[in-house]
Amino acid sequence: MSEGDTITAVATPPGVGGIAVIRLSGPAAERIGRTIFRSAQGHPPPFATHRLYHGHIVSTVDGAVIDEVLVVLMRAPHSYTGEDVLEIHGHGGYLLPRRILAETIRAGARPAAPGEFTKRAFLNDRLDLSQAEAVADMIDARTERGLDLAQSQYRRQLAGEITALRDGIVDAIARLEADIEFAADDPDAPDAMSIPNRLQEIGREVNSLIASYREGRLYRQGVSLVIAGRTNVGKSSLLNRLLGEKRAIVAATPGTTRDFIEETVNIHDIPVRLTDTAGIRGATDAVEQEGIAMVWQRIDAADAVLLVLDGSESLTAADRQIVAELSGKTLIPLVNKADLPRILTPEALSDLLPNHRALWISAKNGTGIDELLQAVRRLFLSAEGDASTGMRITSLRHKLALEKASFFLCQATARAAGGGSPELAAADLQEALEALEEITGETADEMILERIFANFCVGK
Ligand SMILES: Nc1nc2c(ncn2[C@@H]2O[C@H](COP(=O)(O)OP(=O)(O)OP(=O)(O)O)[C@@H](O)[C@H]2O)c(=O)[nH]1
Ligand SMILES: [Mg+2]
Repeated sequence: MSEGDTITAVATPPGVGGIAVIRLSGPAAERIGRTIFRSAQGHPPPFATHRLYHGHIVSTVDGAVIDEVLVVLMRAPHSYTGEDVLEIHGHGGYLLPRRILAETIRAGARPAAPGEFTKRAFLNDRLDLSQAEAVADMIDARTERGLDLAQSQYRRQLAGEITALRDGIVDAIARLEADIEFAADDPDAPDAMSIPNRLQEIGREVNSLIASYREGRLYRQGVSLVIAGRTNVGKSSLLNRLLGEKRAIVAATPGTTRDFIEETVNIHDIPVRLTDTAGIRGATDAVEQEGIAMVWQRIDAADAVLLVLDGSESLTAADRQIVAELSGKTLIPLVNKADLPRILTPEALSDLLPNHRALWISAKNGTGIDELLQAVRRLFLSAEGDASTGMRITSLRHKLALEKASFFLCQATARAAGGGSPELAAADLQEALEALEEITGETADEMILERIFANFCVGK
């Protein structure tokens, strides 16, 4: 199936780079190539499929040479989208790729919407929907684990599991229908007892996929941590230590950080958005007050807070006030400056945070940082989770579809086991089947497709 028109986009990120790729997909791809490309011999090449040609993009307005390029035509159906795809490999930069793009539009192509190439690949059966989603996840992956999960989904591991579950359900439906046709006392009737067992087994597999979402989501979307505490305790030093670079200004003057600084780090394969914030104190200066107001907004939105205290000093009223205001928030309490003589006593600490065990660290020399990374990992991953390398679902859409399937499977199992109507059990199984097919896209409607592809970048 083809959408009819021909789409065009710059497929590489804007900015300075060696090469930029402009790609077109659709029935006019070859014609547009012939219009704007001149081979080194001065005429359009034969455009044999999957062959690179060297030449120039020339303006259709005045024949001026726009860029020296390589072009390749990949004829349908052997292309990413399943349609004719033309790729123009030109010089990178801010302006040249835009000029070539403008020429392709002048020659009759339409600017592509986000993810439209991949959407066409899906509509032309080059990819199932879970694979198309995996393409976006591969591009967005921030950690090795996140990438591994996206790639296994792209290689149809999830689609394979869904197909196996579907086959099981189709088989059960067939047997229920056979059951409907045979009278109860017919000696040739299939063994109805094994249907509930089989359905229960399928239900268990569906539920274990649902359970894998908690971690799958973590590897894909990551978590946010805010570094908070009173002034001068070493929050910015901790950010720099975790990033392994001097990103935030560190100074002995309290109130050094005023704005927040956000960076992403990889902690045991979890992409963690870390925010260093202004030290909390009763500031009188308006800029600092504004900075402190933002700290609380950031804390509200974060998954957890790295609460930093200073071990080389006694607790202050500000420490106590911050802890009081953080009640209800997930905390990892850290006592910094462990390299200095310890003034903060264990009694004072357990008095302040009776339900936590604070970790002594030194942002200055690195003491306790590995333990901190472990604590972050433990906070978000179940103890056994990291050891298993099994399949994990990473998308909320997949989880919701699996939950729907699980509900109907459960209902069908109860009917089949309790001697209920086989017609109703079969109808439940049909619903479960459709829910599973939403994942691979057989039954996904246009609204779902639109939402999925809107999250892609233009050119993919
Ligand atoms: N000895 C020692 N000094 C530290 C450590 N961490 C930070 N410092 C010092 O403490 C002072 C404050 O450090 P910052 O990282 O700027 O503290 P902050 O919490 O970001 O301060 P504000 O931005 O003002 O709230 C600096 O002089 C740092 O060198 C540590 O682990 N050990
Ligand atoms: Mg700071």
